[in-house]
Amino acid sequence: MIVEETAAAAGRIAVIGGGSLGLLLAGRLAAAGADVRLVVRTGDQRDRLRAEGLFVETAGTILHVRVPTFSTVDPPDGPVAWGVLCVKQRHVANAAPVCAAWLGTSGRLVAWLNGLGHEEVLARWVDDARLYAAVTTEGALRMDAVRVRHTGRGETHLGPMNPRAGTRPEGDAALSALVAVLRQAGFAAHVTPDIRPRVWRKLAVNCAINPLTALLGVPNGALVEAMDLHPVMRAVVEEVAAVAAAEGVALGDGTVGAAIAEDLLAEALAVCRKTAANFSSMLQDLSRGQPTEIAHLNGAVASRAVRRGLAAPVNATLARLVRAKESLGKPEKQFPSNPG
Ligand code: KPL
Repeated sequence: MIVEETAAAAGRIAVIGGGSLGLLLAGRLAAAGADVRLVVRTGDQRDRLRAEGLFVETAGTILHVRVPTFSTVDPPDGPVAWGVLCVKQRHVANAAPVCAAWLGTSGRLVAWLNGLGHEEVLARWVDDARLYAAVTTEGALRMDAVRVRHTGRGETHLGPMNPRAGTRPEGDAALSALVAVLRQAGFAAHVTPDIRPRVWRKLAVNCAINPLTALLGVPNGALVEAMDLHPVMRAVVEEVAAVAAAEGVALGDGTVGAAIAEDLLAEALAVCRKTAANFSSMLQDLSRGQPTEIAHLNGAVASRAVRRGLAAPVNATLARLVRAKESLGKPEKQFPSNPG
């Protein structure tokens, strides 16, 4: 299909979220000819994007694009075919009605979020058949309100949030059209029949990396060097796999226990190696004095374990430690100069 036809088949896309991933997707999709709207939380960011445009830096090349930009309180300029939700978990409750307003009665929504918890909130606003999830390993860093750097190329998988028996996403023309325009924008995007194992595997990796890097104040690569942490990481992912299995999601070949834990630990360590110099999102949140996503990562695993009659003590402990760190504040607040 030629470029214009691919973009037209996908229809209008509203990217909701002005963080790193939202800016990256909006910028590259718009540059690829898609009909994009960008919806950001603050009027300040909207005004800067309107005045200056959006800059996307990939491997030293800078794309400068103009994307019609709105704030979450602005009325939508007509319904869209797709909403692409890229916000932090703590903003989901406020973003959900905004998504519903942009989607109208027939638009579909794909959530590109880390962790668990948003599914229930979104399901109150958008019916199940129109809800999709994406799992991505693309790397992006927001430089400021109008600039984003594409820090690493990855793979993106998209599928229905709650796949139903008997339906095949390969036959979902709207999803295929979105995947085609994402590919046209340079993303390695794929339709997947069951996104849930990927969601839980990403969760396991985040649960193993994020709290440890946040508590220790180290970049991701440090976890590879510190062998003492590997049994802790293995215990974290083993608990995540057990809760996933209890929720009907097999993360490996159906086995729970040592084999799947080794496999997930290897994946987490591979992510640490690939992103060795990066600071995890949780460490970045803590260092900015912002709430972390811990309740949607290790905290969610611990509470779902309880609901299923399981124990997830390592995840529960890490969640408590991160919450304590959040409430104690930034390190400089904890270590003023010694008296005397
Ligand atoms: O997704 C991440 C995050 O920081 O939230 C990881 C995988 C840890 C990469 O930094």
